[in-house]
Amino acid sequence: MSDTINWDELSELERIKYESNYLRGTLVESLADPITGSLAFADTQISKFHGMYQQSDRDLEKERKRQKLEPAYSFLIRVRIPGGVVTPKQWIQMDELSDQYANHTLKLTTRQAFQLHGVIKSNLKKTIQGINAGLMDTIAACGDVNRNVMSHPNPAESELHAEVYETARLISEHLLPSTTAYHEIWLDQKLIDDSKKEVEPLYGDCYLPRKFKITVAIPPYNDSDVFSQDLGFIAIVEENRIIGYNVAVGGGMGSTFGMPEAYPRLAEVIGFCLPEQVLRVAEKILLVQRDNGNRQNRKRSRLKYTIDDHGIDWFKDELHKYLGFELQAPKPYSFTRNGDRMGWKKGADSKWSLTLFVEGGRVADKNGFNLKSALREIAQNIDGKFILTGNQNLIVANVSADDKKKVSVILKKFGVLPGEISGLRQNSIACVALNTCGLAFAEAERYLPSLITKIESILDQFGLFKEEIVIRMTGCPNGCGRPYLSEIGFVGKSEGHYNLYLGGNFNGTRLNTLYKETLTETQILAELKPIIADYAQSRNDGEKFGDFVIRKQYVVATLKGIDFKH
Ligand code: SRM
Ligand code: SF4
Repeated sequence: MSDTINWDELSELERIKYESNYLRGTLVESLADPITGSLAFADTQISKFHGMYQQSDRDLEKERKRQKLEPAYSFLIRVRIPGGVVTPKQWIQMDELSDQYANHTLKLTTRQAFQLHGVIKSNLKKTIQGINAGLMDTIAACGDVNRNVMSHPNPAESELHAEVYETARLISEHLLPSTTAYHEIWLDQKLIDDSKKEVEPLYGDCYLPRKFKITVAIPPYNDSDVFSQDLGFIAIVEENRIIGYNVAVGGGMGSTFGMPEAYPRLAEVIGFCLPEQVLRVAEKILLVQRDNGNRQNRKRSRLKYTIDDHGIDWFKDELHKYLGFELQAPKPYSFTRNGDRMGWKKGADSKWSLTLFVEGGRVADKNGFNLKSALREIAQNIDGKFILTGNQNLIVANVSADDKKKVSVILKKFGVLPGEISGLRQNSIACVALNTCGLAFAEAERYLPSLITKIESILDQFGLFKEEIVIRMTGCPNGCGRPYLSEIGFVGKSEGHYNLYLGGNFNGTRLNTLYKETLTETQILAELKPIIADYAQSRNDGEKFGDFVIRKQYVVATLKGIDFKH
C-alpha cells in the first residue's frame, strides 16, 4: 500500500504514523538509549498516542545552551479519565506518583484529565505502570485519535447526570485504538505474537488526520464548552428522561497568529439522535473525518476545516451515507452558563458534593495554601468520588452528611477556604504555558492569578467583586484554555504581552472578538478600567459583561469562526 501513497504530498506525520507499525515505532530502543534524555524524533510523535509529550524546562533553556548541555528534557503524562471521575484510591495513587516521579504537583486539565509534569525518560515506564496499577491508563490521551471524552462533571447530581456520564464513558471505550503496542511497550504484556496481523478497524494505519474531541453536555450547563469540540452531544430531556441527543459538529479553538485560514470555530447543531444511536453516530462522524480530513497541512486538518472546506450540507449527506439513516431535526435546548457552580450541593441521593476552585488546575502545596495535602487527607478519609471538571476544578462528590463536616475541617486545617474568592477568579482558566509548554509565547498559569488580583481591585472599587465574569488566558493562540469562549480573554503574543479579546458570552455560545493587541499589564488594566466602570454604571438588569460590551459597541460580535481576527 505504501507504494500507492505519494508521501511528498502529505504531512511528515502521516508517514511516521504509517511506518510506526501501529504505534510501536522505535520506542523501546529510544527508551533504552542512555546517552540522551530525549526520544528519537519519530518516537516523540508516536509517544503522544501513548499519552505523553516530550518537553524541556524552558526556564533553564538559555543557561543549558550556554553550558552546551542538551535541554533539560522531561515528559508530561496525561491520564485518560472519561467524564473526569476517579475514586479516592485513584486520587491517592496519582498524588503518590506525582511525588515519586513528577514535579510534586497534579495538573487538572481543561478536558477533565490529570497531567503529571517533569517525568524523566528513565521514570516513564514506572510511572505509566503506576497509573495502570491504579486502574487508569494514558492510551489515546494525546495524538491523532479520539481524546478523553468529557461530560457534565457530576454523575451524583441526578440519574440523568449519571446517564450522561455513562454515555461519555462508553464513547471513550468504543473509540479507543485497538493496537496492543501500549501494553507491550509500557506494561510488558505481549498480547499477540505477530503484530503485523493486527488491524485498527476504526483508525486504519494512518489514524486520524489530527486530534478529535468529544463531549456530552446536559443543558442548562455548558460546563464542558460543547461548541468548542469536534463533536458534542447535547442531552435532550423530556419528562425527566433523556430522549436523545442533539449532535453538534466542527468546533475547535486552535488558531495561529498571522494565518487567517487557521481560526477558532463553534460547532453547529446538525440533528438529533436517539440514545441507542450515540455510539454509531460518534463512530461515523469520526470516520467521515478520517476519510476526508486534510492530511497535507496539519494547520487545516481538524474537522472544523473539513466542514468549512466542503460545506455543512455535504458533511450531513456524507454522514447520513456512513450511518445508513438520517439524523432527526434538532430539538430545542438552552444553556445558561459555561463555568462550574462552586460550593456544596445536595444530590438526588441526598449525598453532598463540593465544587472546589483549583487555580490554574494546579494541585500543589504552596504558601500555606496546602491543597494537595488537604485533598490527600480527604481521599484517605472519605468514601466518595473525585471528579475533575472541564474548567480545571475539582468536585468532591458522593459525600455523606457526616463526611461533609470532615471535609470542611480538613480543608480549613490545610488553609483552603472555599468561598472567599471573587466571581472573576472562580470563572478563570489558565493553560499551562511556561515553563513546560514548548509552544508558549508568554506566561499563563503562573501569571493569571496576579493579574486577576489587580483586576479584582478595580471590580471591588465598583462593587463588582462577586460578579461572575468568565476570564481565560493562554500562552499562545492554540486555545488550550478555550480563551475564545470567554468574556475577557488573553492570548500571549510574546513575553509580557497579550492580545485582549472581549464579548464572548457567559453560556459559551459566542466567540469573542479582538479588542486590543499586544498589551502590557499596565495597558491591560488601563483598557479594562473604564469598561468595568461603564459596566457598573450602565448595565441592564442581569446583563452579563460579555453581552454588555457588545451592546455598548466596545466590540462587534463574532458570528462565524471564519470572520475571527487575531
Ligand atoms: Fe492543548 C497542544 C496543554 C486542552 C488545543 N496542549 C498542547 C500541548 C501538548 C503543547 C504541545 O503540543 O507541545 C500543551 C502541553 C502543555 C503542558 O506543558 O502541559 C497542551 N491542552 C493542554 C492542557 C493541559 C491545558 C490545560 O492547562 O489544561 C489541556 C489538556 C487537555 C486534556 O486533558 O486532553 C489542553 N488544547 C486543549 C484544548 C481545550 C479542550 O480540548 O477543550 C484545546 C482547544 C480545543 C481544540 O482542540 O480545538 C487545545 N493544544 C491545542 C492545540 C491546537 C489544536 C489545533 O486544532 O490547532 C495544540 C497544538 C497542536 O495540536 O498542534 C495543543
Ligand atoms: Fe501551550 Fe499554547 Fe496550549 Fe497554552 S494554549 S498550553 S501555551 S499550546
